[in-house]
Amino acid sequence: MLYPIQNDVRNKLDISGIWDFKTDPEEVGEQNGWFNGLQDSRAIAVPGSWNEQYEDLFGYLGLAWYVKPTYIPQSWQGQRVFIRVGSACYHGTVYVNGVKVGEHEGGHLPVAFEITERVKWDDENVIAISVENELKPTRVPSGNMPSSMGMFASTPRTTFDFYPFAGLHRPVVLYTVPQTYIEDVTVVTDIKGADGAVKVTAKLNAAMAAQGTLQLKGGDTTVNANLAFKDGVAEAQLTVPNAHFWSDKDPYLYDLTVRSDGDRYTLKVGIRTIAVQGGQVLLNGAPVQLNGFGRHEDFVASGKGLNLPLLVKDYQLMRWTGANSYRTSHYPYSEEEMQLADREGFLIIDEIPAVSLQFDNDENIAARLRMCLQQIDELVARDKNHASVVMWCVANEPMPGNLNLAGAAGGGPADPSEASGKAMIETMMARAKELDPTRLVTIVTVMGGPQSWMEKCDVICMNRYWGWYVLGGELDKARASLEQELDQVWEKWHRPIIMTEFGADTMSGMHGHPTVMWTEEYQADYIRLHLDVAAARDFVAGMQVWNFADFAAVQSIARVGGLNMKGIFTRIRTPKLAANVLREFWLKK
Ligand code: BDP
Repeated sequence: MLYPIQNDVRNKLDISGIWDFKTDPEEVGEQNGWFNGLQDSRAIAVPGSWNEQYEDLFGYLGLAWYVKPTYIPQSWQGQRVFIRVGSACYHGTVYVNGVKVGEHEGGHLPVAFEITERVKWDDENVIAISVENELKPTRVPSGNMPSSMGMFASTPRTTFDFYPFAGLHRPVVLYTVPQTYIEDVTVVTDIKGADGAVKVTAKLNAAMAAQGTLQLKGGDTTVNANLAFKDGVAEAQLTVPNAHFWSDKDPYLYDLTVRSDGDRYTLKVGIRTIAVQGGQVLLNGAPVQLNGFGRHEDFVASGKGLNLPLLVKDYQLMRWTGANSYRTSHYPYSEEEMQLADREGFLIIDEIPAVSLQFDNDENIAARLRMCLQQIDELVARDKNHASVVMWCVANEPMPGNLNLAGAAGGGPADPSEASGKAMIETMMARAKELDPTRLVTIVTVMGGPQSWMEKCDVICMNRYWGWYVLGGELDKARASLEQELDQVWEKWHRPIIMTEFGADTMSGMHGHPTVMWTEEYQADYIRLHLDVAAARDFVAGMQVWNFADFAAVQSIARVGGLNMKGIFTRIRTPKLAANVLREFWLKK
């Protein structure tokens, strides 16, 4: 799925801004024609979560309406017009001039609908979007599960700890394409000695024959090729002599332009390869460490809404720690963020919202699997051309019924959910591999989860809390358990291991001597211990601290002030002591 662009033949109008807004707890808006305009509305910012904008909306997750009147330029006539919603969390329905044009389930991926026939060229157009984020066992991520989450029993009743913010979280844009247009482009890169090999597949919206061209341009290099479309598809293989490869240290990007009859589309391309060998992840054939963070899209006032200054600042802060990598825990992040990652040279583990999947009953499992597969399809379609994306992650901490939280990998006594979980996980991983054999595929395993679930992972990703949830306050024992588990997992699989989470809640400004849990010193010691243990093991291919910054969490006894405080930075991005430990380890190399 291509990102909308503005050029000489395509148009784009971002209609984000202040919209009219009204909640609809009784769900009467549709029958009362709220899509034509709202009575007694209030102002709301798009993008943004509604929960952070009004105090009374904090806990509201039900149906709500957004309405925006807008003109559409006369000069767009003759082209195809689309509306594209970057993220309606969790379910969105789109209306144009009183007509429903489509709906989308899944809160973190874009959707576009053609609206050419609906446009009024000489009057204002009314765009309306209804959104709800009700927590349901059949959704991904799931909520309101019959099972309780023990100490994580929370308000709202999620199966995860980040706050389930709701609303239009990313830009809403109108865009045009010519009548016959380039619907999709897939770029796969390879390295042949000093040369780059760039395979491009372009697809038109119609299964027709046509001619086209390709141009790859960067610095003094320009490579051209012809495209011959047959049944709407054309392929070409470009060779880039003495190519400038993309890497985390030197994120060089070429401009690739695809042309066909009346259309033109340009995207950024980084030439690179990613692979695993023994205990190492190889970028362009050389070992690379994926050091950085698990993160969240989260900030004061904007909630999970796209916040561009924050993005730029966060990348700068991550670089300041020496990080070169992060995981999009626990859902796909904005496209703007992925573009920045290409440009700044971050290595991304790109995750669907399958956080804390449970395998409780067959009907729910089937519904969740359908949703997960849809999200894998949509994520790969959206992000397949980003050099920064090196790995697909199809689940974070899937939960077996026999979870033994206090234990190392291996899980508790046999439980039927282990088999159903394995089947679902492997179906998802196979789907990602089938769609994109050029990237690595993984799941992130939970502490005390079954080892059998790691079987198909290219890289073993482990979330572990030795020294926090288990052996809290006993860092010596935590160290021994961590060492033992890492060595055992390596012995079993002989694959690279990335610790995708390890962290300690830390109240900024709280100090202690001797160090105790929650103090900045404890977090610093805890992180140092983990980085030490990893440094002594060359099969550890990356360390990603949980979390980059404190983030809004559901209310529970485990979350002081409704925050998860495992951040290296506070929610407003003040560094804690542990930031210096990261700098010590990650910048010295
Ligand atoms: C892990 C989850 C993560 C939580 C973290 C924590 O993957 O989403 O925020 O624990 O408890 O299990 O801080």
